[in-house]
Amino acid sequence: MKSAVKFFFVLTILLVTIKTNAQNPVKEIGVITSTIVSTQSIDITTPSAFASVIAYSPNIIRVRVDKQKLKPDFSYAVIAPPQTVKTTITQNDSSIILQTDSLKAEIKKNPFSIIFYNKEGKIISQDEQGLNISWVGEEVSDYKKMQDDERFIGLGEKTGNLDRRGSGYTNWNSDVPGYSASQDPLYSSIPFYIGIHHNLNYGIFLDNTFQTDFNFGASNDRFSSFGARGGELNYYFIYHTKLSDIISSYTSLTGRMKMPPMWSLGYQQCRWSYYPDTEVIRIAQTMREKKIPCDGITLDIHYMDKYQLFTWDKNRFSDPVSLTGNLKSLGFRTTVIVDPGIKVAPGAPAFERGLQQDAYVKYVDGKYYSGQVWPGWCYFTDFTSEKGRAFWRKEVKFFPDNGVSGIWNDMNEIATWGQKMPNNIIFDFEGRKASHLEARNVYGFLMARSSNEGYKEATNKRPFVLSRAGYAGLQRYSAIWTGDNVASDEHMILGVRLLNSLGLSGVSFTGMDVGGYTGGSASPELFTRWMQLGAFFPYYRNHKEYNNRSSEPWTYGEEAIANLRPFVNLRYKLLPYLYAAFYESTQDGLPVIRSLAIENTFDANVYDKTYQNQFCFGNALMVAPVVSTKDFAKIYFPKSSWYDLFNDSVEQGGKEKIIQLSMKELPVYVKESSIIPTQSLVQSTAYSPSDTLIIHVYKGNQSNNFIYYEDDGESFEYEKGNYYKRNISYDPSQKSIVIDKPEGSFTSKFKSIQLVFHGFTGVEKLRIDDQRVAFKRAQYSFLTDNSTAIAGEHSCNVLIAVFKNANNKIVIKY
Ligand code: NBV
Repeated sequence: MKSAVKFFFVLTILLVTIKTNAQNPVKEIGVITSTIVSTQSIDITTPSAFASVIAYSPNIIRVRVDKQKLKPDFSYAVIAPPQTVKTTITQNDSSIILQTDSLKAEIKKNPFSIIFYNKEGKIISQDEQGLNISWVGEEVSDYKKMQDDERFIGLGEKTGNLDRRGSGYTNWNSDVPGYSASQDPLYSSIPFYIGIHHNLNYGIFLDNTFQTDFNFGASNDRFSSFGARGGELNYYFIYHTKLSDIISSYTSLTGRMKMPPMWSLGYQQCRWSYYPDTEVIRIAQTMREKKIPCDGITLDIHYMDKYQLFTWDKNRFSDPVSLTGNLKSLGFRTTVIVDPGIKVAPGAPAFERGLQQDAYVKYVDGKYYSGQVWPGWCYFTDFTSEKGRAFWRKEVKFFPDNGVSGIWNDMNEIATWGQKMPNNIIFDFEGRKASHLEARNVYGFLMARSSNEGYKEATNKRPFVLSRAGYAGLQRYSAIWTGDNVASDEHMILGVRLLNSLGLSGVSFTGMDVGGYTGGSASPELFTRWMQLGAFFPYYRNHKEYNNRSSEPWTYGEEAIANLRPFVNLRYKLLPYLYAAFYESTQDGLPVIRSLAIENTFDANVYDKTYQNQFCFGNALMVAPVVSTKDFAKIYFPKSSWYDLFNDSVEQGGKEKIIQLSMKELPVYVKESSIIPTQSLVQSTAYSPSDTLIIHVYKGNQSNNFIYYEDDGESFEYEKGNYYKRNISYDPSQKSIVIDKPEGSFTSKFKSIQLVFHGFTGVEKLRIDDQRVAFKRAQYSFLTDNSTAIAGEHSCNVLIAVFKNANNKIVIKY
């Protein structure tokens, strides 16, 4: 009897346990059972997980959690090791406190959950009680309490609004031709976002290459969450008072871009595909005849022999070296497309070398994976292995050997016909081995890296690499474009949000297919607007699909040319300013095109759907994109005063305004106190501008400074100090403009400086280094020829002084 009771008791417990387990497919992280404290980190165990919380820098706390013991650290994205950080770690029965000079993490023990505070003790972010961290199968998620009025921005190449609140997103690199304006996911994955609430902002970077999912209050009002379909929950929590510093910290972790080759900042003409060689030359010559400045022609897949990598179609391109040489003498660089799939072609030299070098990805049983793309059945280089990358680096030499300057990496999500890569393919992952599930999102990034390194090895010149797919950290190797967009107003404006979001996520060198890639033809008005706007994209390329109209600017008619040409010209005049903006990206990771949220984070208007597309190009210029169908636009002017770039009329900040539009102008404004260096018009960066640097200064109440930067535009000599860098400052309280002594061993190409004063109406005398200098009142126009400028019409009333670009400090007093 006794044993029967015992039996039933045990049975009941067993059944209850089975039932509970069956009812709870969600595995919670649970209670902290042990801790090991080190100088600036703490290792934690719970019944279901192992975790580690590390002070990574004074402003970054890293959290790692896994169901198994944490593996040795590994990341393709993060290149910065943890800093030595002054950290205090204390604990009591209920929590552990890890504190740096600017950030505090309170880790609750029952159950494990984290609250982040700033040093004033304000809660920046906290796990949502009851949800915290959990697993469903292999998928791990962290649920954060949704703060009142919390906004979410960033997350890389994502459709949707600037403020992502109310939406959910997935990172799974996908080939999405003609994607819709709300489609997700697109081509690249950057699992980094910025949260904003109560005058606080923070960044979260989830460094995990599996499919990752973000929920910013989509279908719920309780939490925001992030998670991954496999691997560790491995995130970096970044806190600064200024949003720009969050981007700098994020890019200090994942790296910053290097100086791009100067030619890549010029206008680029592309289509699928220009051939044969005579047609390519005709396009280049027509650019010159029509006086549309241009620096590059891009060749799509038809340059190859039956789409086989590292070949030329000799019927269409009989002498590629001569072609690229001729283009160069016309001031054009050549960029060519390259896909990851190499045709299975026994006997073909590159294919055979790949086999010999064990460069291709294989199934779990060791057989090669083959997928169909342009050339037919292909093998794919394993860019996650050093063997694969070394193979690619050597093969890529083919391009510079043929005079090609840019490598455009397409289809690297990986895209194959059928779009379904099997998951049981094994990637090397630097010897760690990973399935397709873990490797997919980082594949394109590593292809771009290999192209970059191969070009650099072969030439010791700056590579220009463009990639469609990517992962966090891509900015170290490549520019990115937003793939197969549609020729519509909606896509033009969406594209701006994509570029802004990429910029918030550490990627500076970005572009979209100007004019729209697919979906028919843009109207001449839309094309004009897109070309005008494109002058303010970091990468400025016009591209059109196969079987569609040709899309060179002259194909849209004389009126379109007349209205868009001044903006291509403006792009070239602004090159000294743009080059300095790129230099800034190399230094602090701040993007070239900047969402207004960077400077005006807590101003609700910048997130308003009417204004969310406005952006700054560098620090001084604000651009308001406008659709082609409207005659009026509503513009928001954030704090500070703004000058109309074209006539210097001034708008006060904090105001909205309806303006009348003209096809001749895109609304562009200059922030007060700005300093903008420009040069004379050239038709290509290969040609020298006049030897006068034109520095525009806009009167304002704030003091301001600008780091002017020059180098040879193509080599890595700047890394050895061969650059020319000069601080230019404007101080209204001293009534001065000071151009500091230049740093570096490079000689500026400008022998004199023309200072153009905007808004300085009452100035009577000007002194340079205590010497009185002459100045003249004049009309200055950014759009038309100055000699014909008419007051008020695309022209500004300015004061102009010209003086020698002396190598000493130059003090200008007005
Ligand atoms: O190489 C052809 C196209 C290219 O023009 C486009 O820019 C890429 O995004 N490429 C896609 C392949 C198209 C497959 C249908």
